[in-house]
Amino acid sequence: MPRKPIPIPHQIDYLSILDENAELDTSLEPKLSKEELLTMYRYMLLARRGDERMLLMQRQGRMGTFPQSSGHEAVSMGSVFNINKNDWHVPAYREYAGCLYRGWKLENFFLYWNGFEEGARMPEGVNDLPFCVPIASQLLHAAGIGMAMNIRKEKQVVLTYFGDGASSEGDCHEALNFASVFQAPVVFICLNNQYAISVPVHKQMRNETIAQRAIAYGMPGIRCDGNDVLAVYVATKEAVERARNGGGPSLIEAVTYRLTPHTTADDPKKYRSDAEHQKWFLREPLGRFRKYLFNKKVLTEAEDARIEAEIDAEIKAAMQAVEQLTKTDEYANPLNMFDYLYHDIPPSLQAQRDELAKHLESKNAAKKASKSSGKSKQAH
Ligand SMILES: Cc1ncc(C[n+]2csc(CCOP(=O)(O)OP(=O)(O)O)c2C)c(N)n1
Repeated sequence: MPRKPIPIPHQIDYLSILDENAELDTSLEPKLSKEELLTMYRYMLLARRGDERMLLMQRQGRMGTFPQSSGHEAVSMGSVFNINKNDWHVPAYREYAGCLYRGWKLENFFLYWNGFEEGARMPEGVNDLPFCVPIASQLLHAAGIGMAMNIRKEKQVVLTYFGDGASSEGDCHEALNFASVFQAPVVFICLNNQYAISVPVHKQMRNETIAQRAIAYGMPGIRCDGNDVLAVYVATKEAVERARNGGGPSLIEAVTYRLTPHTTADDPKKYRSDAEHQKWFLREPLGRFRKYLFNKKVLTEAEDARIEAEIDAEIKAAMQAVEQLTKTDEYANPLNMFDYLYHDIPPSLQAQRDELAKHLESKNAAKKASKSSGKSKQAH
């Protein structure tokens, strides 16, 4: 017969455990201790409050343009909680909660989004790559690390993240294909927040879900509620265990929503309705998880207030430390921007560096002159 059906899997699961009203499916609830639940909550809250504070600073001109993470805490925290210190964490740029849990300092965020490359330096012993702004390119790095783990016969697992927009990039396809062909221990987590800046997901793909692409790559895939930290935890736990035991990569699509603009330079009112925002605001992950912790008697009002106060002090201290640091000569010199990209600076950049150096010199000389003329006027 020249033509016959080829049976392929045609279904993927959707997982939700704690719904938007904090109603729980107890049959699916993961077994996490009080301490573990509070750790997850603390990092989600730290990410949220850090994000809010950075926005205030940006509006005051004390922070550069940055992408906010509010709304993405459950995807980041629920997934990262499944890996060990020596596993690998390869973020995009909204996984603040997971990065903080992995050992990044708040200083990393304040420096990085202020344009200081020191923010990308990982603290000692942290097996993470820094934020990756070129969309989807981090997925190739993750696939490569996973392939290296296989070659070295090491049992480390890689978690990597990308957006719905990134899923349309060639890099995403190449990474998923390579990871599958080489059975690399990589868990690909798509934070489907439904928009690539202003482009809604239905305008950049015809398929119903991103998770179903896993079928084509020959790997397990699942879609889950990305605002439900328990669902993300369970979906990732299965994928991490499979990867660690030689079962290769998986694709997880976590459906969520940005509670904020794309970056501080965006105005989402131009492309999202208030009604839509309101609907998703009610589904946001942090309040839902807090309610769950209260219902379980894991968290009390007093304990919550204590954590908030502790986080507030931590953020203030980090902000002050960075503001002091960036006033020092080592950080404040604009010539630094030329000094770290090339070992041997190309002539065109050298010319620009020389021009800027000259400009700074004359500016400094003018400043000194006006100061000393001010002083002599005062003396008269
Ligand atoms: C290779 C590349 N192309 C374009 C951009 C500009 N850009 C920055 S964010 C973004 C949208 C990304 O959308 P998505 O992957 O859904 O992630 P989200 O920002 O929503 O988390 C684009 C196109 C970029 N950073 N890198």
